[in-house]
Amino acid sequence: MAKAKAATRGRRYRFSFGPWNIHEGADPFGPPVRQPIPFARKLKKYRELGFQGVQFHDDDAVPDLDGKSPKQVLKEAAKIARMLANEGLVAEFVAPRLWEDARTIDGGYTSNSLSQRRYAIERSLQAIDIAMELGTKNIVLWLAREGTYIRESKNARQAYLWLLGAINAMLNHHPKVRILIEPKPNEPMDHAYVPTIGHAVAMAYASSDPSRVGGLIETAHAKLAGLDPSDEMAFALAHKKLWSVHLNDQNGLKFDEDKNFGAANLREAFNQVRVLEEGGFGLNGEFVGLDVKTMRTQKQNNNTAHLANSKRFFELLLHKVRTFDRKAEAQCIKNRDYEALERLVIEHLMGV
Ligand code: 3MF
Ligand code: MG
Repeated sequence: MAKAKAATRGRRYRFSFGPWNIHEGADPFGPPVRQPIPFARKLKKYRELGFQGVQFHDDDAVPDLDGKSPKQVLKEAAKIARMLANEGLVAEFVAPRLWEDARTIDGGYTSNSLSQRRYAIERSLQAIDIAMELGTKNIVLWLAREGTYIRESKNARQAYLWLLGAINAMLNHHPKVRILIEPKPNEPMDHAYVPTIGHAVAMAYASSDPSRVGGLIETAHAKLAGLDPSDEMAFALAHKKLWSVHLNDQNGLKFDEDKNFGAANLREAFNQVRVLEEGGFGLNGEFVGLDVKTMRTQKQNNNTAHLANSKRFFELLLHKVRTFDRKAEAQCIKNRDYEALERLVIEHLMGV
């Protein structure tokens, strides 16, 4: 018992999520099934649920920002910054939303239209100004429509160069800004550019300031690429490029499900926590971010259980990581007896 206690005494993690994770339940086949919760009420939920970090899209902070003057945008962002401070919360990142406007129908940074590429960059620079006002240096790029529905519609080599140009323009806009690329291989596109963290890290090294470009790995996105999320995280950690995560789960190759962390594959989730813990994730202030969606079937008054549950599953798996019998593990590895190691892992996870 004393041993187990000692093993759980480790560093503490900070958790974050985005307001879109409290979701009204609409999907491509049906309308919303719950009333929207006003942003101020969502904010109240964070502390209650044990979260400290808020993830933003630029227009989560400043709705309809395209129609507003730069001065107005900053004024509204400053108001949100005060709301965060009052709730004892911090902004983790801001992500320019480049997938809803008519000017980004065929992509933003990689659109075939010059004026649309310019719009995408301008909007991203504005997202940086909002981030600074909210007190974070982190810009997340989920490259939603940077890709193609049919291969022949874009020059992919050129598109990668445009993308690099956009990243450099952002780095140039503010000396402190950091870009976190959130790779995803598909959806909404048939194929997206920068589908994996390997691509993202290559973009970082090719940029004008590699020390300010890194990545955010989402479990489901790695799985949609047919890859193991914990190995993807390990790759980024080895390059000191894992600056955030979107933990969730995904049941095979289908639409992006954003299931509860660990709900589809407990062992994969265990290994993600193991890699994060062993790789020192969080020691430089990184948040454990969740990108989990409320189930469509949830009732109005119980629409945050998925957040509490996913956080709890992370913490329970952390306990499993910290109480794993390391001596026995080392012995199995020394003997190259991976059958014994597998039994050790499975029995540990099953509480045998
Ligand atoms: C899509 C996502 C996005 C991003 C978000 C912040 C809506 O699959 O994961 O969530 O995480 O836009 O980058
Ligand atoms: Mg995500």
